[in-house]
Amino acid sequence: SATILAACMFGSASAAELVVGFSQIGSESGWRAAETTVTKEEAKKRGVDLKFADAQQKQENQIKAIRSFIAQGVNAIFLAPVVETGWDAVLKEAKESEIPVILLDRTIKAPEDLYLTAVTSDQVHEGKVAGDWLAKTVGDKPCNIVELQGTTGSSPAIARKKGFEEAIAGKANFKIVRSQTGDFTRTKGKEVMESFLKAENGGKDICALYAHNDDMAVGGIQAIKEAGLKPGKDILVVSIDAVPDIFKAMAAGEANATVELTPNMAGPAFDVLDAYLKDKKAPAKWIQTESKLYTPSDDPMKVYESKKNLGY
Ligand code: GZL
Repeated sequence: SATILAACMFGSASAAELVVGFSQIGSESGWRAAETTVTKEEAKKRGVDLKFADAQQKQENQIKAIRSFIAQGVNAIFLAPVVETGWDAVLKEAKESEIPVILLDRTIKAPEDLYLTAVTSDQVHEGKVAGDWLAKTVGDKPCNIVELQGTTGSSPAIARKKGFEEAIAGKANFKIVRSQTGDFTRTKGKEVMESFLKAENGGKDICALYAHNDDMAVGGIQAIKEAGLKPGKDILVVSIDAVPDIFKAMAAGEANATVELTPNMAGPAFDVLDAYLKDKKAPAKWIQTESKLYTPSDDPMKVYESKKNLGY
């Protein structure tokens, strides 16, 4: 009919609907899965047509996805960048197509005019909170630490290492004796922790495990138990993300502290995008989300119950 023809010609309803391409890193951790769930929910709530692409933690897949979003002529691109570098060329293409890019949960090393803003937590602070907790808990006893780093070259891995080292700087009794990437996954975290245990007298010389995310900590806890030691007691366990399973481990006395990272980076990102599309005023370069320390005194099973249905 004439109405439908007019709608098709002038795209009446769809004109109001924003189309946003989201290049997601993958599903390497519970936190990442929750971020995907929350982002899709936020888009639905706002009537945004979200084009979703999972890169299986490969940068080349993210670059391909961004090029595809540009070809589709999306209104904006959300990018959770797996690593800090290698984005200039593809972000220049987005800029040439006048498609604003917003970074979610990780940052990049690139000219700031190549992205509108970054919505992330303060990852140096997260590492510092973890290190301060350990320093306070251990006091001046000798403490050999093993560290499971996040994905090599990613902003959280670089920042969380820096923050933790700041916290123990100048304290001669603390020493990071082993440090290696577990790529933010449980499997790799367990594998690397097994090698740490073997290398450190079966784990008897290890005082604490610092993992850049809870998933690697959960893998490490498994390895510590299989080595016949008590995680949370023989080896203290501190990590970041505050996913449900770390609270289960805490309730079982197998984990000691985690630093909360909200999976909702998309809410603030959509708000910034709306404002920008209305008045074309550039927002702040960094929208910072909050972090919070949790320990077993925070009723871990209650926290677990409150988080377990949030898409982790
Ligand atoms: C941090 C985020 C990290 C999470 C991990 O903002 O990029 O990536 O801490 C995830 O669980 O893999």
